[in-house]
Amino acid sequence: MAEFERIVILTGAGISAESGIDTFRAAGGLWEQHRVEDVATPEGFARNPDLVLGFYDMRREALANVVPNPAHTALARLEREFRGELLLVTQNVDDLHERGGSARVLHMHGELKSALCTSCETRSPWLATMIDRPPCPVCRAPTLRPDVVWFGEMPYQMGRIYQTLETCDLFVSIGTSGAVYPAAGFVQEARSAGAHCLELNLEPSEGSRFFHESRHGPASAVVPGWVE
Ligand code: BJW
Repeated sequence: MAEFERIVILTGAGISAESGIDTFRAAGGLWEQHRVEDVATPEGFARNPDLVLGFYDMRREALANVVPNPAHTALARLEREFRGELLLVTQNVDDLHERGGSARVLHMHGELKSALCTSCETRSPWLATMIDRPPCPVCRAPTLRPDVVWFGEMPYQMGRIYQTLETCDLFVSIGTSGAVYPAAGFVQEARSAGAHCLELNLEPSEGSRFFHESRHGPASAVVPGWVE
């Protein structure tokens, strides 16, 4: 690691799989249990908010019964020990990176424990019960929704992410299928900026050919193995 000065790490659902959180596209994964159009689009929420709120309640409840795995804790150790600049970007809406000890995590697809007001755009903590549709704590409008990025919406902090990709010298993608943009395109941004690109995934992802190097296996083994 000593040869690198600026690292960008992108994580996806695969890093949390061994903690017991379902991935999206695996057989039996979340998209086999639910229609994407119904639960992960603004149109689905407008059509049937209760269905969408129920889907995210279920995901939030599942968080209470899981703990970070060695892949999360290895990245936290890297953050503490690496002497250069490190940006950890996650597509995950769980909080396992934080609970594993990472202090600075950029959640580009939002967070399960956060609510977004569609009137004033304030983000606030998700309350234990939203059944009675409490108002926004800032503007008082009854317009809170899950603070997650659905298809057709702009992920968070894209300007900062692209800026960092342009100057990084190592890009590492962990546990993501490379099926969803813009995250799936980060490897090409980093590569054209001259960064070394490494994939750590259970199997080759859709974008595997863009990486200089790939290590395949469960995240709880390959991530600590790489960080060592
Ligand atoms: C392990 C493992 C173990 C398993 N160890 N590994 C046509 C072409 C190109 C783009 C588009 C298009 N049509 C529409 C688009 C855009 C669209 C898109 O990409 N669609 C695709 C389906 C084609 N994207 C958007 O709409 C995005 N916004 C956007 O583009 O705005 C415009 C824009 C323009 C320019 C710049 C910037 C923006 C928004 C996307 C929002 C995605 N939202 C979701 C839901 C979030 C909330 C929630 O969690 O419910 O995000 S969808 C879902 O997919 C979730 C994930 O973050 C995301 C990625 O999934 P991930 O993490 O990769 O999971 P899986 O299941 O796919 O893969 C797991 C991997 O782990 C697998 O490879 C396994 O092998 C591996 N694994 N166990 C290691 N133990």
